[in-house]
Amino acid sequence: MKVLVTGGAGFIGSNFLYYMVDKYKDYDFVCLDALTYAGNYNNIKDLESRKNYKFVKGNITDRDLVDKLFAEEKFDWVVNFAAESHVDNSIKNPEIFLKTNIIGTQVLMDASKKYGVKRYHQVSTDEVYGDLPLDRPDLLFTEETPIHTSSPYSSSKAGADLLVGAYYRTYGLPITISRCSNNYGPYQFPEKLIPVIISKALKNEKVPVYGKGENVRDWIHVHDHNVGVDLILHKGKVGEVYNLGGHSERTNLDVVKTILKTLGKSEDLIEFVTDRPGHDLRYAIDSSKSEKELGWELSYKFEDGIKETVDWYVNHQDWIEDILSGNYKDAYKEN
Ligand code: NAD
Ligand code: TDX
Repeated sequence: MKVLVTGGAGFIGSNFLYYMVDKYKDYDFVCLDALTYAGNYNNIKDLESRKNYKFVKGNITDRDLVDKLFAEEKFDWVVNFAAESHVDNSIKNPEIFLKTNIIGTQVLMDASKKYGVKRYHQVSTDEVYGDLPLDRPDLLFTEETPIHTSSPYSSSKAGADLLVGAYYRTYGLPITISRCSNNYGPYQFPEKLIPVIISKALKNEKVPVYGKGENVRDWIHVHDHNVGVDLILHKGKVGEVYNLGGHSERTNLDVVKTILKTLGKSEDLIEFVTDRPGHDLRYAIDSSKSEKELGWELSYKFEDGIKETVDWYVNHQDWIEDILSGNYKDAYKEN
């Protein structure tokens, strides 16, 4: 079995590779990553010693490169994590989101179709469902919830999902899609809420909370997300969408206070700043389909996972500093 993993130098993809490369020693893994600002070779350099793994630097929108790679490697499975993933960036500069997230997906699916890939898996997000009101805790996103997006990021991910569905229906490409809630864990780029708060608090800098901090996210440890993707690849039904959620809804303010408490820092560090335009109020996922059909279950409770994650960042301050100084950009050349 040969598996292409795109975006493997990023947060979720790198965690996925560590999990899969060691679990399936008889499978071969190729990581394709453009090493954009969010791709950090330091995240995956420890994989170099594994015999069933190799890295290719390249862009998923580069049709010639992708075609050549598929012709050479004859992949059985493709798992597409590669994306522009930060909502705030999409508000400032939407175009790269459309290029990578939509055109990149199309390029990968064209090659998958041409070279007879047995499964194309699209890593999507709960943000394609839009948001839920704060005063209706009974409402959850199911796989049947209509697509209804808010940001250029979520719109680009929804556009990709629709295209993936179209390639299944029109060309019979054997696809699956996963839609997961907010991930946390090691190797998350310090632009997302949790690593921003930890890295700033460690330096006793003010921690920015958008608006009143009332927005709710459903937090899942990255390991549990990746176990879900593994199960979809092995047990999922072609043509289906699977939701993966953390059953851990928290307001942003709760998350920030939990981190500050874990670090032994004062809540005086909290600074309420201008809200994100179009800010989604609440995400909450119904994962019962994945639980029933795949036997997927969560292994992390948020309280334990967040403590372990805070510890990881405290013990890897050199990893954060390398990013903040820009030195991480040399990691690929050096290795
Ligand atoms: P990330 O930004 O940390 O990593 C993205 C990776 O993709 C980087 O290594 C980057 O170099 C690479 N990449 C970007 N553009 C590329 C291109 N054109 N060609 C090749 N490589 C490219 O993102 P993440 O948080 O790990 O998210 C991974 C996937 O999971 C994304 O598709 C995202 O939409 C989805 N997702 C993320 C979350 C979350 O909470 N972070 C939740 C649900 C779904
Ligand atoms: O400094 C901050 N202060 C703050 O209050 C940052 C960076 C964020 N926030 C708020 C905005 C959100 O309500 O925290 C919440 C989480 O923000 P992000 O970490 O930017 O994540 P979010 O916008 O929820 O999107 C994430 O989850 C779904 C990922 O970035 C997406 O890639 C994924 O699809």
